[in-house]
Amino acid sequence: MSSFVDQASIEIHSGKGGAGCVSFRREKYIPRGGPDGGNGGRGGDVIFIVSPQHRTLLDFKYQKSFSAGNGKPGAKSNCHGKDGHDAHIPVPPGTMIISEETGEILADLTEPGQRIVLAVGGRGGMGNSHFATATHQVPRFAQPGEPGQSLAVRLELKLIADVGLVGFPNAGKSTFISVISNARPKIADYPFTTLTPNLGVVRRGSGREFIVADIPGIIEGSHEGKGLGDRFLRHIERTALILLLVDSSPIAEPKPEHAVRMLIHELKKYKESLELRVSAVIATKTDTIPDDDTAQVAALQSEAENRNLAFFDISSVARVHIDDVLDFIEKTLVEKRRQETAD
Ligand SMILES: Nc1nc2c(ncn2[C@@H]2O[C@H](COP(=O)(O)OP(=O)(O)OP(=O)(O)O)[C@@H](O)[C@H]2O)c(=O)[nH]1
Ligand SMILES: [Mg+2]
Repeated sequence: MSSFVDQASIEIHSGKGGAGCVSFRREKYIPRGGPDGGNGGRGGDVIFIVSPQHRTLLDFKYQKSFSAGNGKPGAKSNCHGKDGHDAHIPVPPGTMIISEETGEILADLTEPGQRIVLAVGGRGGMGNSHFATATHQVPRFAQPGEPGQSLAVRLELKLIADVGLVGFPNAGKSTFISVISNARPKIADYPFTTLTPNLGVVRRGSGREFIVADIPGIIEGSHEGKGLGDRFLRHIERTALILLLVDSSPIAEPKPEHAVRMLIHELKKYKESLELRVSAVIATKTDTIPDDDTAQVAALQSEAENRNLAFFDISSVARVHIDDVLDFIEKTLVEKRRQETAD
């Protein structure tokens, strides 16, 4: 899937240190008090943090410059200037940070929670009280704050799908991904419309996103190279969840109640462990089912439940139960990511 690479170029700026202060104590009856200028505050750092909720670099299309706060100057009475605030930049796991200037890889961020400071805030300057010595009791100077650092970096992320859609040709996989994500694949009423995988990003609120892969339909014998499916099964090898999409319209071939067994058989033949990722069965095209013809869907549902799989019946065209599926995916992914983080 090397072609699915997300990239963004941004600039980061750490904060300047605050200047030290020149000041002398003023007290009644003491004409010339000692120096009491405080130190300036530190400038803030720019810190990248791996956030498992983020799966893409989409946020960086909107914001391309990140600045930490400057330190405040010191003040009289030895008051220390306030430190500048740090800038925290959440990035998805798998993000590489590359220097635009040198091409050097500055960080390869993989673990949720991992953090790295890439631009250090400037130190605050010392106030004049710091420079008082026995021979030089009246320092009329203080240090300026250190400047911050600026850096142009490129972020690169290899997109890895969280969810794989698996089904026979014409099951409605591409239609489904087109209503839930930004992907706009070709949709048509014949098998093998999709020839290469499509990735779609589903966004459900700030930072809550996941990536779905729509792969070409698999058929009986896919695992041994029939049709197109086998070449693409590897694209779902690393997805956390697999959803089985089953055409449940009255004219569906194969019959919905056989589809689940056949799909799981192909997955297992390709790679035994793929069965463990199968989390739900989704009956598609329910808008085509007459009210008095629900036996097929009922059979499919019990097939799913017997296998301990979640079940949903959806219509992508009429947008029925779509959000239920997305809620399920989100909840299941959050759980999986929590386990990953805990491991
Ligand atoms: N009525 C109805 N038709 C649907 C629905 N979802 C998909 N279809 C139709 O089913 C046909 C196949 O849809 P696709 O999304 O292209 O199916 P696919 O699973 O991606 O097919 P391949 O790429 O060939 O594997 C198209 O004619 C769609 O318009 C639905 O919810 N209701
Ligand atoms: Mg398709």
